[in-house]
Amino acid sequence: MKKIIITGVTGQDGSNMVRYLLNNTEHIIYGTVRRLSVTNHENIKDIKDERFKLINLDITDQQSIINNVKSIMPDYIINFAAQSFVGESWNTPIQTFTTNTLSVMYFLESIKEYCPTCRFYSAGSSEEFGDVEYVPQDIKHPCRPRSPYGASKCSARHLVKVYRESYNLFAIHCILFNHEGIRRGKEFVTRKITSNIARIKKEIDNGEKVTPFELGNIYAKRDWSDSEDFVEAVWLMLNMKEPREYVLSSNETHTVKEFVELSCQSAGLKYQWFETINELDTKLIVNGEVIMKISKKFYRPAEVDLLYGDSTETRQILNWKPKVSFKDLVYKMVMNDIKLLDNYNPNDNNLYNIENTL
Ligand code: G4F
Repeated sequence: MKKIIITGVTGQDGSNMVRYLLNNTEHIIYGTVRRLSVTNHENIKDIKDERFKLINLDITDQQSIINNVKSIMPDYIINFAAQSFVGESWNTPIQTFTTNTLSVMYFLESIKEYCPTCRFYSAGSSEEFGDVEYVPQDIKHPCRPRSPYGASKCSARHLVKVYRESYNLFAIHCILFNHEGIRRGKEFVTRKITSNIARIKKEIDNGEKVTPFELGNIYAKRDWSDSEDFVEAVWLMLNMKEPREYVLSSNETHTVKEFVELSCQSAGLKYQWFETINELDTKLIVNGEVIMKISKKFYRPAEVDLLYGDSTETRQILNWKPKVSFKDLVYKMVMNDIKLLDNYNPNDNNLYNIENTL
């Protein structure tokens, strides 16, 4: 039985990784949370297993990492915690670097000093490719970030390489293209779309007034996969003989506009686009009513226009491939958001015991 520290367990990927490991291994999992006066355990509230323990660990505090690494002596550290919202990284560039880059250095230093056989996973991002030079993008594509977030992930990647090569650590950095699912935060475009389409579907079905929602650049292209598929691949790479860099992607690209269209189709809404030469005029119409408008507010200072991954090599090395298609992913998210509206309970409160709370 091994000991695994997973950061970011209240987020999408961390919570999916916990589920995957509880279902497929015998290991003990230490999920890290930051000490907050209000907890947000929505994504893990249904996990009831003695092998899953929550611990206080602040990834921006080196001492907090040292204390936990020394006392647990983990076999694996899977670092999913991040300031993961690209749009926010222009407002909080320093916090983005502290959370996404310095924390990686703290973990690598702690592993080197106290636990050198521990295997470390660093979550990279296709935002590292940024202003892309070619399609589809594979591991050889250069770092050309367009946001403080992208730059923070490039720096983390370089640090992982340096520590791997200098100290012979089993440290891997995997570049993840966009990955979504039912536990995705609503600030990301996919869940923003599916939760609004679900709400609008209910409003229409109930004969209520429809309140439109707003989006930014719907012509941006992304390579979207299911987070639940990716966590399986991450576990496989952590158990390979040698550490290296990887790319995970669906090997397809779609516009945000296509995601909106598939969401409407999944909810059974018949839509029409209103478009002029000015993309800010674009509107989405259902039953003669506007359900979505464009707002400049959601445009970014610098956009990554096209992400389209090539994970052929990773698939061969790991003998892995994703199970969920783009269409099935959208359908699953829309259906989940419709179901959540049916089952909404404002008094739903789930609290965990935290192991190392004083
Ligand atoms: O959903 P997004 O915010 O994701 P983004 O920026 O691609 O980043 C995600 O994927 C990365 C991997 O490539 C991760 F590293 C990162 O942590 C995160 O998970 O935006 C997707 C696209 C962008 O082009 C954005 O400009 O959607 C466009 N968009 C259009 N309207 C919008 C909106 N994005 C958001 N969040 N909200 C909008 O209203």
